[in-house]
Amino acid sequence: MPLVVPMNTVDTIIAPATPPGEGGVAIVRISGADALSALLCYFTPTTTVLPLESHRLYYGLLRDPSGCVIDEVMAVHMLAPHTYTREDVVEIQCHGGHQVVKSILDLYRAYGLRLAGPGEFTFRAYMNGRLDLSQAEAVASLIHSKTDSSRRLALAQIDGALSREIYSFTAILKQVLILVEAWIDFPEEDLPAEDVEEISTSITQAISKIQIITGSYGFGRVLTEGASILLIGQPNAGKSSLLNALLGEERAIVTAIPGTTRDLLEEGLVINGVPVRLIDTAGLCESVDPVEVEGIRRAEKSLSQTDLVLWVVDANRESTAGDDYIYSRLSSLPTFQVFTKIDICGDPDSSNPGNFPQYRVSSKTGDGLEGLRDAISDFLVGGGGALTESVMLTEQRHYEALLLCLGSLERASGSLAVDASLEFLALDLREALGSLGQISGETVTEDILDGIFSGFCIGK
Ligand SMILES: Nc1nc2c(ncn2[C@@H]2O[C@H](COP(=O)(O)OP(=O)(O)OP(=O)(O)O)[C@@H](O)[C@H]2O)c(=O)[nH]1
Ligand SMILES: [Mg+2]
Repeated sequence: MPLVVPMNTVDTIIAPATPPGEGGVAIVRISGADALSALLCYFTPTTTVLPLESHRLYYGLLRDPSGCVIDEVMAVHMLAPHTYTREDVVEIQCHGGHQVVKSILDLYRAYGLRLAGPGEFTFRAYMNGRLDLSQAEAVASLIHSKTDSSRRLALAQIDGALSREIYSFTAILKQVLILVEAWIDFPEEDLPAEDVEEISTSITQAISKIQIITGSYGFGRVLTEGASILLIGQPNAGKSSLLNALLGEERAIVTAIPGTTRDLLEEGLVINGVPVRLIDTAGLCESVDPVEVEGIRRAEKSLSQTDLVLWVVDANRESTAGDDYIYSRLSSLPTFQVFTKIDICGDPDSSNPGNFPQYRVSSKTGDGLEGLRDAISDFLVGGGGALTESVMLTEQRHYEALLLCLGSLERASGSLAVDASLEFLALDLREALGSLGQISGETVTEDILDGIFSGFCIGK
């Protein structure tokens, strides 16, 4: 599908590159053909250094058309193509106050520059070929990253770790397609055996490499978006206390009265570098209290979307029919059984029909919590070993495109094996290439571009 350009890339745009609010400095960024003339129109460096050199920072005054000083600033202009957008870029560092930034924006809008939309600078970098689409998406991920590991993954993607793989698959498949298309013109001839061999090897190798990359998506997603961990158990088992203990603060209400937690309560934290969302729930049991019943319904609904369940069991209680009920709900889910309150009694009934990993903790003394944390992070990202992989998928969009690509390649491989018409083979190869192009941006629709760039902040 042809690329449709949703934003105008011709005019010169301006936007604050720093967040709103007060601070030491703010940066206003300008990109486009008029950037330098716009700067020179109102900026006077304090020393006589004209003409200004590219990529050098100058101190001076910014004045409005009547000559009044707007602010003392540091300004740099960077001539294309060695800039973020590959256009001429100007950055003005001014004092970090709302009114200062607003005055500069007003000045340049009156001059004729257009206020940039969200992500419009990065969009230009993409349109001008400086970044491909997956690299542009990683810029947004880097800005939004909450942990060191998600920052590292985003940076690797900006550096092109994923792009290089996608380009190498694309190059191989294009080569195969050329070979297949050459023989389509001779329908009476069979594909020579050595060509069949070459095509088959290329497709099989691409399939296995793509499978390795799609296999990393689980870890990549968890490291970027965070994993959801649901605390499930009978009323009064100690779920909210465990949430508080893992968080290190008294977030959830804890009382000795069963049925204290009614609604879902979600808190983010980082466990050994892995971002997680810990969700406290109402105890799972038969209840007649309408509020508790709704809380239980919500807890049950969340079960299907969770990455890990912590089944919290009071170590001091005999197991009951209530436990059997909970077990029946958890048996097919990734679950740790966590015995709490071991400071009171250390000998729980630990019969374990589900073969769940078991942990013994006290939210009161902190015993066992370190082991539980390690087990959680190990379970979610395999002890971090997976991070050493060069490419890790973090975006659902890329994952889905690669799954489509795999489907097409498997069909291609199938038609090669049964000696089907080369037209089918060519069709599947073209589809596989189309899916790869969705990731790099070579074949992408306006909707997808809109969705990606509207998630950026203004000024990026
Ligand atoms: N000694 C001891 N008491 C605990 C521990 N964990 C929880 N408790 C106590 O057990 C009671 C229930 O704790 P909660 O954390 O509110 O239990 P819950 O599972 O969230 O209960 P509901 O929200 O009612 O379903 C409170 O009195 C807590 O102080 C623990 O590790 N040791
Ligand atoms: Mg509770």
